[in-house]
Amino acid sequence: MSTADDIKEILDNEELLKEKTKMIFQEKDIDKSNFLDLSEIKNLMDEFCKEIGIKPYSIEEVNDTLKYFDTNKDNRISLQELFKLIRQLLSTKYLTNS
Ligand SMILES: [Ca+2]
Repeated sequence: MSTADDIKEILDNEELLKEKTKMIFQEKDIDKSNFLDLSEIKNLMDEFCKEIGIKPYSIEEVNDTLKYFDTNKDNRISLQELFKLIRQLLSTKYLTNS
């Protein structure tokens, strides 16, 4: 999952994107709470920045991102909320790759 074509395929296919999100969610939910908290989201985004070769986001920026995608305002990210975040990250990655 690194070429622009692979990313485009995932972005165009809701089912694939859901699967991918689920995999990431399970991997990042270190304490198995069924939610991703700020440090888990920071970890996810650090990895993402490294992958596309940009400077990691500050904890404040990650917190803003969390707040933006935290639609039910419980300060943590559910699988449904992560879905939108992953779509956005993959779109960014696609634009950087192509
Ligand atoms: Ca939430």
